[in-house]
Amino acid sequence: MRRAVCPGSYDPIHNGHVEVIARAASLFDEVLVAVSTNYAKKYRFSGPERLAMARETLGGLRGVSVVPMGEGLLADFCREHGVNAIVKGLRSVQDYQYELPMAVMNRHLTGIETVFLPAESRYTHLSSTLIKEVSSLGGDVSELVPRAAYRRLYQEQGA
Ligand code: COD
Repeated sequence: MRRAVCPGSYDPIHNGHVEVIARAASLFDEVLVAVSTNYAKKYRFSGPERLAMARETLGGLRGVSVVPMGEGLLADFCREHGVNAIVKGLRSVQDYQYELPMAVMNRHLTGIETVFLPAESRYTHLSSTLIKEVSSLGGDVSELVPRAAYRRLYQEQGA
């Protein structure tokens, strides 16, 4: 059984995430979508909200489960959950520069490889940060986020 993890904040989950997770699910027997919480970080959505959005969105994908990762090391999560590979999406050279040291560190800690999947071209501009900014200023991100995220992003604006 080959088990991969797609870790992230998912604050909120968007279509770029969903696309990479779906491709990971076609490459591995099982995919754990691990929703992290870093107490030093300021999130727009609580841990339970981020989990709920991811679960509502990914519920139909075969072999995919959404689990909390807490605030510990990804390396420990991988060991505890029998993970064979870490899957990350890459949008740009900047993503690569950010991700490469973490991939090397995670391999150093556990021997587990990180697999990079190139982001789908129509989603290379997508980040949770940009989604939150555009939606909070009244811009339309309906084609860029799943329904579960859209509803919560616009809740206070009456959507
Ligand atoms: N298209 C494709 N993929 C995308 C896109 C897009 N448009 N946007 C994001 N992604 C991918 C990226 O691979 C990203 O890694 C992943 O989706 C999740 O994205 P975010 O923004 O929700 O998640 P981050 O970057 O906040 O998550 C960071 C982690 C939680 C993975 C990281 O901080 C971590 O591993 N934390 C645990 C603590 C730890 O182990 N630290 C030491 C690391 S060596």
